[in-house]
Amino acid sequence: MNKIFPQGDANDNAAGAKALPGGAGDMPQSLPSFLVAHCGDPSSWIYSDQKCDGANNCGDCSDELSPVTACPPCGPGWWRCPSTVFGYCGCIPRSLCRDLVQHCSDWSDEYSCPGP
Ligand SMILES: [Ca+2]
Repeated sequence: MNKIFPQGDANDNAAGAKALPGGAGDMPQSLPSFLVAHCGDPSSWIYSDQKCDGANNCGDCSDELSPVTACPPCGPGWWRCPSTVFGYCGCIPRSLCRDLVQHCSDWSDEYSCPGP
């Protein structure tokens, strides 16, 4: 094997393994730019419709929360709170309210949220 940049192998493998929506990797050049969006970590990208959809697609919530992303307030099916659940960010589904399980760091899903 001719290795021109042998020290780059580990990085290349890592990028290749994570070249999926929601993960790190090069922005897909084959897609129109309006279909993809950067995460707070510029090496990560998502599909544009994954912004502000309530789900933590970037892994650091930068697709859901300011200052990276300006999202409208939580939709009618969502409760706004600092979430403790990895899959959510600033909103949780109201179906998780009043289920006797903490999903917000301030417990507002159990004490303030009126329920689904
Ligand atoms: Ca999202």
